[in-house]
Amino acid sequence: MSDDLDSLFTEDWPEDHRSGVITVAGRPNVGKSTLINRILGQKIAIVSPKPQTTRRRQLGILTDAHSQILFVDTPGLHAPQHKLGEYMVQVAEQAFKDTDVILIILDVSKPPETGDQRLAETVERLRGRTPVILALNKVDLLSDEQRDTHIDAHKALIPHEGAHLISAMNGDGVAALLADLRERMPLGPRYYPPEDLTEMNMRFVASEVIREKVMLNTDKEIPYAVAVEIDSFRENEDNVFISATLHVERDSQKGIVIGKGGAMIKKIGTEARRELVEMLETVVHLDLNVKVLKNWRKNERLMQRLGYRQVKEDKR
Ligand SMILES: Nc1nc2c(ncn2[C@@H]2O[C@H](COP(=O)(O)OP(=O)(O)OP(=O)(O)O)[C@@H](O)[C@H]2O)c(=O)[nH]1
Ligand SMILES: [Mg+2]
Repeated sequence: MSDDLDSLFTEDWPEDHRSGVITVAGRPNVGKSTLINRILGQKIAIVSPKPQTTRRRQLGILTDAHSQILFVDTPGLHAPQHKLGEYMVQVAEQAFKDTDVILIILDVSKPPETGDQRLAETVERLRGRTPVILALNKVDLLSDEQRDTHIDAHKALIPHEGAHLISAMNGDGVAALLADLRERMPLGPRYYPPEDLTEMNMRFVASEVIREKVMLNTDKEIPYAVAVEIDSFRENEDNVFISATLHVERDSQKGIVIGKGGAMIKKIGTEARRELVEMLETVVHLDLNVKVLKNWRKNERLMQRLGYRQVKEDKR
């Protein structure tokens, strides 16, 4: 093991070093972000029990002495209802290009639905000649009676080069999936320093942590109507000062996010701050404001202002 660790931090990598990109795609809420966090052993992507949590492409970098795998987390593929949804689906579809493997996550705890049929069509349309691996996730929720029928039905949906039963939640089957994926990576260099887990900056991470707490604490349309903008992010030796605005689409939503006597925004702030303290290992001062940015999800210009910009071609 120590051999491995030493070689991890040298500039050289072995001649048979492998590297490549794995696009992780699937319908909303199937566990894509949970799987990437588990594989990396650290939370880089926010997770919630509500669909459409991930809104952008996010990179997770897994490095060992012999390989570097770039996992691309994507928003769930769904039928979009507004411009934000269209943007999310576009981001996900774009990630099917220029990848070495497409890893499709399916929720095997449920029988396939029309959405899965549509997913199959999307994969067929976009995969080109790229190998497709299926990860049948949430196996921990599968009863013995459902087991074979659900597994067979999901496997029959999408032509694939390999399939794995996993639980991203408790880790079952993840090591075998990873070993399979690693073998499919072409020979190639290390693209990122071994200590990098992602390419996101701390401003973005902070905005996502705040958005996750909104998603976990609110219901109905609120989780989807909130965008978080970091107004300032200042660091000194032992403090970080973050000021952020939670943009909602309507006055009524503003009232809900603030809550009675400010109770809701206080709860969101406390939970976000607690997590940021752990991540940044420093004292965090967090100041949250709530503003109405009328119907921002339907307005491309406002979306761009909030960072939901047209995707560019993947860089490698
Ligand atoms: N029981 C169980 N729950 C899981 C598993 N994997 C993920 N979940 C739960 O499923 C929910 C959705 O997980 P996410 O990782 O946010 O799903 P996602 O595919 O990234 O969703 P979007 O970002 O909305 O597309 C969360 O509540 C997870 O805790 C699993 O293996 N077993
Ligand atoms: Mg996600």
